[in-house]
Amino acid sequence: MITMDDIVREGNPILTKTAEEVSLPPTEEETETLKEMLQFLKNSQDEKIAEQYKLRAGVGLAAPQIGISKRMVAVHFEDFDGKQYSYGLFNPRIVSHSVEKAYLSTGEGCLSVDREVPGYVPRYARITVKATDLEGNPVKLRLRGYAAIVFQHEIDHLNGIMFYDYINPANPFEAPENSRPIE
Ligand code: K1U
Ligand code: NI
Repeated sequence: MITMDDIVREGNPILTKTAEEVSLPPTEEETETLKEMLQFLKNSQDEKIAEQYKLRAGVGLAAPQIGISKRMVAVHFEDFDGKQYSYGLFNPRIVSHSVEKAYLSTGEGCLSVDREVPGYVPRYARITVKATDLEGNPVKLRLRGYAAIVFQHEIDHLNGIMFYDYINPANPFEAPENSRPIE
């Protein structure tokens, strides 16, 4: 079972590296790891389990965050319209995106960052992601709003990018150009 002891924290160079593509079909070990990542998110959102194992709640997790430099991400959350997203994905990639940007009005957090980093994180408002799911099926997801933000945060981890890399240091709460807030 993945716990917070397995989560790599900022300062570890794996978080700034580009992760390796998973050669498909994935190995049994890769599939098991990705299932474990998804289970961690479910556990972290279960009040009792989270308290028992001292898990910080998360909506997404990328393999580099558990010390594995491979292109695998898990997400588990409901968007603001109540739509459920629960996926383990191999080799996710953004195949198209809007010109318009969006940002969470509350800013972002990260399981690998044990501090508050205030500021708006500009992201694409809409993205299309292609990937391979845990069953080996190709998936194509059209995402907007909160869901688009979460997927971009996770795919950035595969490219060695942290959410705070995007925050304007001169004015962290200046609304990014051509953007809308998500609240
Ligand atoms: O990748 C990670 O470090 C997980 C991170 C993902 C994320 C945070 C903020 C915006 C987009 C993506 C988190 O899950 S931080 C926790 C969090 O955002 C949350 C947890 C429980 C309920 C609601 C949100
Ligand atoms: Ni993160």
